[in-house]
Amino acid sequence: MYIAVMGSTGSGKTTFINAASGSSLRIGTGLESCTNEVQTSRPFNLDGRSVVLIDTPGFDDTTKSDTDVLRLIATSLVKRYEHGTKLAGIIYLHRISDIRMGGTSSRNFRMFRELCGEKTLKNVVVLTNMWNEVSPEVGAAREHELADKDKFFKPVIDKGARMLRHTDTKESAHAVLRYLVNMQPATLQIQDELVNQHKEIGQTAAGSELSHELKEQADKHERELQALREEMLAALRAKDDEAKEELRAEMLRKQAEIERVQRESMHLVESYRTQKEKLDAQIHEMEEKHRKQEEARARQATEAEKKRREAEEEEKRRQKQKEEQEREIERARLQAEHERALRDMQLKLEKATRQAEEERKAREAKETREAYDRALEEERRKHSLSFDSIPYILVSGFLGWLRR
Ligand SMILES: Nc1nc2c(ncn2[C@@H]2O[C@H](COP(=O)(O)OP(=O)(O)OP(=O)(O)O)[C@@H](O)[C@H]2O)c(=O)[nH]1
Ligand SMILES: [Mg+2]
Repeated sequence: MYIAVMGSTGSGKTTFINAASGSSLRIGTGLESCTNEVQTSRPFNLDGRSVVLIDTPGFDDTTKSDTDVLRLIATSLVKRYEHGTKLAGIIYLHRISDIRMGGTSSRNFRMFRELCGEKTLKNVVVLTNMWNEVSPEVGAAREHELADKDKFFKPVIDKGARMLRHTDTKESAHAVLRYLVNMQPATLQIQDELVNQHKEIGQTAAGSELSHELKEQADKHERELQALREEMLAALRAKDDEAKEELRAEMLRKQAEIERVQRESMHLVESYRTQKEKLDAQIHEMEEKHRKQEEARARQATEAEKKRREAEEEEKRRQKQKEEQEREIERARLQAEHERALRDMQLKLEKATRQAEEERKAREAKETREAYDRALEEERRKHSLSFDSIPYILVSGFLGWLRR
């Protein structure tokens, strides 16, 4: 959202912009004009909206001619308009401390009106500042007069402009801007004339006003030159050499002044075209720069995305490797467990085999013993009362002893 700040040189435009935006644009300290180019504040936030303030040089600039100032403001406004930027509002600053609204202030305001046109006056705030330089009563009386007289701000107030006060604080600046940001964006007369109606700058209302001013100046100088010529004739007739010299010098000065005014009139059209071409080139350069920056950003983003994907792949690979290792460890653990179980079983089997062997042996020994016992019993029965049985008894007794 763009808002332009206009007004006479030294009226406090840059100070207002810095207070509102927190920018540090250069502020005037002496009698010389300070801002002699159109400049913008840094974007700042106002109730969730991004606002940019446009600072402009005044028409009574001490370092630039009025044609230069008109050309600068016009080209800047036109360029913005061509790029689709409309203004939410225009602030016209006026020092309440000014004792009167003199020739330059009036001319400045006339040019301002011609730049804006009638239809955009609802988007205009006439902002008085420097209230701390006057007593409240004097300030209020001046404010009343400014708002009430046709030769001052009454005509624009009648057509929708608002008159507000600025007390040199950020809060006061924001209160003014809050009033404007809710407005339907406006197309200024100069933007409409130059862009939509394809007029030359000299044919615009502001250009005509300036040409008219310059013509008046030229006519005034011409009248003064004519008077000097008549005086010169009188001096020639009177053979007054001293007066003749003085008048010649004065006539040369006037002639130079007339030529300057004529040059300025011509310069308006010419310089607007050059300035527009210069601005076109600047904008083209800026767009090219932005495009390249954008491309570089996109390249960086692709590069970053590629790296991110690679890192992601690497992470997946590492994760897979880790899982594989864990599975390997688990497999080894199971294998070891299995082998241990096998070993245990083997041991148990060996033990059982040994035990069975021992049992088998014991059983066999027992059976052998029982077989002997039975054989002995048999023998005993056969030879129970026979004398022949004696050796057998001895043998069996011996076997019995051996078994024990
Ligand atoms: N007392 C007072 N002084 C102010 C105020 N605003 C600006 N000034 C003073 O007025 C002088 C001019 O202020 P700038 O902000 O440079 O005025 P400008 O309109 O940008 O001037 P140009 O760039 O030359 O057209 C500076 O010395 C400021 O400190 C204000 O609200 N109150
Ligand atoms: Mg300034």
